Amino acid sequence: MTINKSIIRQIRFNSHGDDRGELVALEIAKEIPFDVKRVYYIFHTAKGVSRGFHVHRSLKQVLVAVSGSVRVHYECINGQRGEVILSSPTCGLYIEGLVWRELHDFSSDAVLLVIADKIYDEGDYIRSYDNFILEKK
Ligand code: T46
Repeated sequence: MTINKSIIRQIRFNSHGDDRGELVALEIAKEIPFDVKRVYYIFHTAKGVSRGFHVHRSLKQVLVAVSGSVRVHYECINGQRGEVILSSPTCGLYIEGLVWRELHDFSSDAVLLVIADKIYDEGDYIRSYDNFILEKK
């Protein structure tokens, strides 16, 4: 199914800090704007390696660098491009639909947590930039 839209925005999470340290809680319909079906995390990314390079047709995700930092380059279906540095466990990046995403500059301690609204489905991916451009037309 093609929904032909792209949404990307940052989400700030409250941290329950005290003299023991910090705690962030993520709840459906509060911090996470969808029902969660899947959680995965990316870590031990080798120096100089980039990931992503695809679009999802309809997936909703929230990305959080729970450790370290990652640079996210994105391009929306309307041509809007930008970059977001994820470097705080209190900051999430919400991505929905047709957003070309590339993940660069993983720090050696980076752990990227991803919360998704659907189970894994390779059919939801567009892994060719050329096909993404065709999708725009
Ligand atoms: C995304 C970025 C941020 C699974 O078997 N189940 C899963 O849930 C996922 C996400 C991946 N896989 C398998 C498929 C591949 O054989 O794990 C392997 C690596 O996946 P991929 O090359 O898609 O990894 P990334 O880092 O390029 O992209 C991933 C997500 O796939 C994608 O949805 O937005 O992280």
